[in-house]
Amino acid sequence: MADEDIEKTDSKSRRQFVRNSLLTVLGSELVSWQYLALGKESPGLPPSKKELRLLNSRPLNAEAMPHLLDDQITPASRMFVRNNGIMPEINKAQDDWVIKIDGSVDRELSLRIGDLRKKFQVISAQVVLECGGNGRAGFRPRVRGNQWTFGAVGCPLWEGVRLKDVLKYAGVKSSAVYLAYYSHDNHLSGDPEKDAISRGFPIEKAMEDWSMIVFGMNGKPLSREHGFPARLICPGFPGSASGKWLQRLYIRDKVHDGAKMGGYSYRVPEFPVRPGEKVAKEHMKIIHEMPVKSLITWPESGEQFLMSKKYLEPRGFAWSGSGPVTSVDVSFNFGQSWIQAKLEKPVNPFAWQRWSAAVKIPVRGYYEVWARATDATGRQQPMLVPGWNPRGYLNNAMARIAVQAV
Ligand SMILES: Nc1nc2c(c(=O)[nH]1)N[C@H]1C(S)=C(S)[C@@H](COP(=O)(O)O)O[C@H]1N2
Ligand SMILES: [Mo]
Repeated sequence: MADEDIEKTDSKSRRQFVRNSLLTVLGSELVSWQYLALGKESPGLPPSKKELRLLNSRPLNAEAMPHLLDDQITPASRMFVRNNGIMPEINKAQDDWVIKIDGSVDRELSLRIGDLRKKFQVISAQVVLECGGNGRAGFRPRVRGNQWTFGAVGCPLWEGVRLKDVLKYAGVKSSAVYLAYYSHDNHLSGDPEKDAISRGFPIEKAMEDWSMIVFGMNGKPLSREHGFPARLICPGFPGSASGKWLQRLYIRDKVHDGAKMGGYSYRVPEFPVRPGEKVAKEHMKIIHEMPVKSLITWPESGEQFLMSKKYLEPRGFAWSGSGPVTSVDVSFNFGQSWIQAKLEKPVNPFAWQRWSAAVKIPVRGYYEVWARATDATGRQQPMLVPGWNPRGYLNNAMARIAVQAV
């Protein structure tokens, strides 16, 4: 793609442009939040994550800016980190790490990662991992929690074994309803009796083809931040289902009730609510499939486009928790007209899909590029932040960036 079509402005004039775009959109908070993440520097990040934007250092939470997510396979350095507790330091050899499987199974198992590799087919798949709270910064009224903008998502190449192979080996009883995970990280309070998080997903989801226990990412052993020595990958569900530092799989005969399964955690109202409305806990339901969504990964928001170049060629990715994305539309005039982007097929189910478009910019000036994806169920990204909810989950509003044509 023609990166040279866009002139890198120096950071000072870029900041100026960003500030000016903020003024342009003043009074319209729904738009201005899109630019808040720009130009932030984040001291306090581990060296492996120095390009990210820090949201919290205890626990470590950091996201990528959209333009950093332009690779087909998200590099480890640009993969967001979302921790609920304190990351464990595990020094054991990876193959010697033991995962226990118990509960509604015919036989309880304790399997080393080395055993998993030997007993079951080792597969690699690119699966999107997105935090349920990605886009939280867009909600009005504001909600508490990490103020993720767009970058709590990535699509690395995972290596591991199918959960269903392991579960069949253990023998899942007909009473099984839910797969729960227990992990080695510590609760923020330091209380060893408390779990930082212990979630899971319905047993039917666990038996799907792309639900995995993984130990590798992008051809290397999992890093500490992403769950070394082993983690779950639950495709299409909020990231919180994909337990890191995996110690135990507990097959339950009822919906799991571990830490952060109840109350307002990773749950949304059963019915649409007025923004800011108080919702009783009993009217909250667990999030399953994540909605259809897209990212504009090039150009970077705030860049200049030189009119001497014929076409502006934005590109990005699209994905959905409910199967493939079937189309992506792009607008350069605030949604007054749309063109259909070129859309690639996913490399495997639940991988994100590259889209790209080309448009002739008629006259110099301020433009916004909007992208909206539609998935195989016919659902499309909304223009505005949808469905306000107490903890700010599932914001899949269209992707938007600003471009100044000069
Ligand atoms: N044990 C454990 N697993 C966890 C978490 C955690 O804090 N502890 N965070 C979850 C959440 S909310 C998300 S979004 C993903 C983030 O995965 P990543 O940090 O590898 O990007 O991990 C999930 N698995
Ligand atoms: Mo998350």
